[in-house]
Amino acid sequence: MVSEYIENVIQRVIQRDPHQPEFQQAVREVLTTLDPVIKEHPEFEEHGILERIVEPDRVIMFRVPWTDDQGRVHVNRGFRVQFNNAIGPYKGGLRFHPSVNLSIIKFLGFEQIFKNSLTGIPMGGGKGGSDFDPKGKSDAEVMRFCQSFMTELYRHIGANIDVPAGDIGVGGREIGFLFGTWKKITKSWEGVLTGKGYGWGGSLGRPEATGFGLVYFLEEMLHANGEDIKGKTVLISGSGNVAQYAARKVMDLGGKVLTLSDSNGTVYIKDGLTEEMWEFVMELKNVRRGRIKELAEKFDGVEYYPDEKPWKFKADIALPSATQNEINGKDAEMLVKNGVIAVAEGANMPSTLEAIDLYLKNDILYGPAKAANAGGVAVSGLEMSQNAQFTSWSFEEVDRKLRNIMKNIFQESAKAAEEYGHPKNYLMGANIAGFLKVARAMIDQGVV
Ligand code: NDP
Ligand code: 2IT
Repeated sequence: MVSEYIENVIQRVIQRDPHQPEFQQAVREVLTTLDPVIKEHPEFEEHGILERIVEPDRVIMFRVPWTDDQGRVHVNRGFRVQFNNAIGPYKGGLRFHPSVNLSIIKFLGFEQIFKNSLTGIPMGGGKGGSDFDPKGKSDAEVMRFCQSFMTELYRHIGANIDVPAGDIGVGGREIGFLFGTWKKITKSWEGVLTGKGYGWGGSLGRPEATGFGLVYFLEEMLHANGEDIKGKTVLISGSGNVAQYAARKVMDLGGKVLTLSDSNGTVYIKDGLTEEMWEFVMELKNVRRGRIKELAEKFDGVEYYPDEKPWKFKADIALPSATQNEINGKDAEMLVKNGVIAVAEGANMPSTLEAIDLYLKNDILYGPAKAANAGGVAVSGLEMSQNAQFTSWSFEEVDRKLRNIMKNIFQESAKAAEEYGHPKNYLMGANIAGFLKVARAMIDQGVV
């Protein structure tokens, strides 16, 4: 049983936001694991930290009108949730996907508070996006949409205020169009977005950062438990930015990638993803913007499973890297049955609460999203530092810093889990370590 204070705050969120299931889920996941901290530190309740941390500083919603190539008018909805800036300017990605709504942006913004805190870089939590669907749109349509989106967003952001970046459906192309519009409106040049192109303020290593960081975290977690990636079989979901570079790093470290997927289905690669297949996926997804099914059409030994997820295949490790709630209780049962030893989350909140429960009960090493995928925002933080100093670092330097950051995140999470009596529960450890810094900053800054 969690303390009454925690349960009351959760119930109040449910009452206030009855139509926000993803947000409720994220709040429950974080708050229930904070129980030992809340019991040990009555000052957090005295200062109303939990009531305040679940309520965003502000929510910005706006109309995004744009015209398609036939001249037809479309209207999407834009969001930016500035959740908490106790430890630094708001920071977090933008998601363009038809499923986007306030619940999803709020869950992502809430998670981002603790993730950003874990990186050790002074960044607050925020998130934004739109229900715009980039699939099947021309470059010109995407550009007009981004221009319209930024025409409103620009007044709310700034290098020391709020620094958006990419997420699902927002990559280098979109960041370019968004930055161009911001620059035109404000007539200034500053690091107001991250994930920029190299040559105009972007950091080397940012495209790789989330996927590489995920595998660095996984490596730390395996090593701490007497295991290694070498020779292990790995299920990866998704085939976008995070999945691509997670696959790359698993291959580089001697693991075997057995699956990739997209919203239409899964490919199973019997003998593991090869160099040639990886290059094909990069071109397929980033240039031609095609479907993962083509990998099976092109290569022998690759089978396509329409409308299926990767979790039914036997492997040692799972790296969910597509979207929220992609591993439910049933999927997790399959992972357990197939003897998976570790799950590390590239996506945000890919596991339902039921799935997480099963990992923990079955001693599966579990690397929760806010720790395991923090490499992306960490290198965004490094991009902000480089912009502020008018400098740029080599790929090796960025990669070395990323590696250290992921190692620290693992160690801090492991240490907090142990200190609060739940050794190896990295979910609890990550939530506690991320929370403590923000909560102490909030106390220092008074009731605001
Ligand atoms: P991309 O848009 O590059 O790729 C997303 C991938 O996930 C695609 O393969 C997409 O398939 C699939 N996908 C998206 N939505 C769904 C869905 N509803 N059902 C099934 N498959 C889906 O995004 P990223 O790789 O950047 O993001 C992937 C995950 O990682 C997200 O959860 C994101 O929040 C998280 N993340 C991203 C970071 C980053 O730096 N980019 C940092 C930290 C976390 P399809 O093409 O068919 O839509
Ligand atoms: O979920 C995430 O951490 C991201 N999409 C990256 C955010 C960022 O600001 O780089």
